[in-house]
Amino acid sequence: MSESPHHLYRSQVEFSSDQIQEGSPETEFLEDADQSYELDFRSDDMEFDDGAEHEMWFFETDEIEKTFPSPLLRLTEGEIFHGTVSPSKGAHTIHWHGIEPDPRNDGVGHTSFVVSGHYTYQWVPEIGHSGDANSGAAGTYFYHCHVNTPLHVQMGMFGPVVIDPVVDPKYPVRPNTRRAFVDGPEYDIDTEAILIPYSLDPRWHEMNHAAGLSGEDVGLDRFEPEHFYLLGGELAKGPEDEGPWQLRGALRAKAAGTGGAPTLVRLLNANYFPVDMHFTDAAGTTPVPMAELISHDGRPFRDTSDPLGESPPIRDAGSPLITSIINFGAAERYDILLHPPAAGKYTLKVDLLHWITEAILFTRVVTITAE
Ligand SMILES: [Cu+2]
Repeated sequence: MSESPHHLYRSQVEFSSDQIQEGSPETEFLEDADQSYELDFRSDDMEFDDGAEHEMWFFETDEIEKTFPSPLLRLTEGEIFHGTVSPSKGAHTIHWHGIEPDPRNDGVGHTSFVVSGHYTYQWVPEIGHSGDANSGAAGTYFYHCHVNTPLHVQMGMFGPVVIDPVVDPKYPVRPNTRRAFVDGPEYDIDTEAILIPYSLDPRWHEMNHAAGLSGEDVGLDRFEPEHFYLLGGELAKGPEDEGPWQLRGALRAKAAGTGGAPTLVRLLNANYFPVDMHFTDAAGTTPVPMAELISHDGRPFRDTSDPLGESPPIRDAGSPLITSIINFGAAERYDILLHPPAAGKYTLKVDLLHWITEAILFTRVVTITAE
């Protein structure tokens, strides 16, 4: 009788105790990839749009070098993903936040291993089925280093992951559109955007790789941001050059009644503090409920009231989630559609809040232009 290649671990502790702690582990059950990214570690100074220059740590690929956030990784449900990390300086990991691969491929250092040489993370985002609340990985995620995590993420070792749905013949897509999830709404590819609030404490950017890891108090419990940024922009354009990818210009949207597919905005809070987003008229005074929440943390909002039946997207069940204000915390993601009521200009006000006092530390205003 041949022995099973699978080893059953009875607990997480037993599993993690059986792993090498650091090095270049082999990927078990390695298969050919459909999407493969080489993610090299780099540190460099970057100049931001407020004129400040900071030392940043980030991942870069062959195609996209020296950008912050680290490059967008995009794939379709059911594809075999490979992300090979080569830290070069010190040990790092890549954690696939919200995707939930098996523990070896989830990149949480203290429950598996840290990578000082290289390692290929392998996972497959699950294929979604229409009307099924329990399948499908399409949505917005992010990846980040999970070694000395608060410091390494603050230093810039993170980037977005977008998983697109498979196309179900029952839910075809019109030209120039995609669906946010398998039976989700169509959106306009051209204007799809990502917004990533992030703030920066310059004191942290003077620390070294292992600061605080040996029990010494280096003050990583004090995050006192002095610089505030709204990263991202339209995905089809991507980062236009090296350096920080910061929102330039306005978001674009289709006014209600024009028949055009709406703009999808992916929100990823890379700030350690909560963020409020307010949608208002051009003057910034009157709230305009024009944001439709369709997914949260990679999970579509569905009507699950019939436990034995279908779970349609909540918008198709007659209860779309329309709002003028979104409040969200660290690492949260929301996918929203923009539905401006008429052509013209609108304002998105992004407030970065203090986590205890909720005082507004910084406000960034974005114009939304509706045609
Ligand atoms: Cu790291």
